[in-house]
Amino acid sequence: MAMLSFEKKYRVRGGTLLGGDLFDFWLGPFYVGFFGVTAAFFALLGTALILWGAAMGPTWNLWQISIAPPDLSYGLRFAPLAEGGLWQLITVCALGAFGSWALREVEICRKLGMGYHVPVAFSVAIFAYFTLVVIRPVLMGAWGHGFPYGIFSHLDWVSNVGYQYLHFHYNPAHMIAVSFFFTTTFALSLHGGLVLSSTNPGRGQEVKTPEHEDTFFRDIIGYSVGTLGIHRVGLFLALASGMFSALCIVLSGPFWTRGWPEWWGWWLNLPIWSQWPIA
Ligand code: UQ2
Repeated sequence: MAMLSFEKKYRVRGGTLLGGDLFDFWLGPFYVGFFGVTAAFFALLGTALILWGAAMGPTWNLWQISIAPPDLSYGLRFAPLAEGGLWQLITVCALGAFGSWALREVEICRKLGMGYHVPVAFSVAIFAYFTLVVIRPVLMGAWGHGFPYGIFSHLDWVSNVGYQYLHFHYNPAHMIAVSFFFTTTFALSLHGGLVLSSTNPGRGQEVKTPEHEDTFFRDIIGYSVGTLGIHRVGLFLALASGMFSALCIVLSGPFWTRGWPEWWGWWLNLPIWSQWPIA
């Protein structure tokens, strides 16, 4: 692939965490690095294990292929490959690939003299996955509490675990996580709409500046968070979504085993109601 004119200036040597100069090169547009090699290794091995699991299963229907974690009776031990052992190895490969990718991002940040915001943000997404397949299963004493790797089967898992707690929408951390996800999409729609409208003002007209963007929001709501500010707000909302998602599922089981509607009993049980003169 052709090198863009400015890439000569930004494709700089160094900044590696491991491997020194050995893997400090590019394949076409892609930086390799030690963690590029480990990311490729884990991704290819994990994909091969998924194909192996699919080949052992009853179907090649893409929607129905599923690789299940071990039975609860295996606890936190290794299971035979066909009995959830593949799921365990695939989980190791997934975490190996995600972690490698995050560290490759760190090396690229160091090359470019950037802050570490991108790998930090990606790490929150990895943490949410790690919470589902490692932290919560370990706290509950069995790998069988992880979710199955399949398109429909993981949706069934979410539904079943939800009903296990009677009505998951009463989980207060889930309420906050969902609200953050919705607010993230709202903020991105405001931002995407604003940027596209000012960069596409109409045939024959000049592209607008951030002054126009500020003025639009000052006119409509009396406030503009600014062009840097909207990205800070977006990052905060996205990371808060991931953190509260991790919290809402790790609370369910290890720290709260009854139905989530019942959790709100603390409100009905406040001593102030018994003093109410009507009831
Ligand atoms: C803004 C601004 C942008 C934007 C957006 C806003 C010029 C290009 C979207 C408006 C955002 C506000 C007022 C904050 C919204 C907060 C939440 C929690 C949804 O002012 O500056 O830059 O893209």
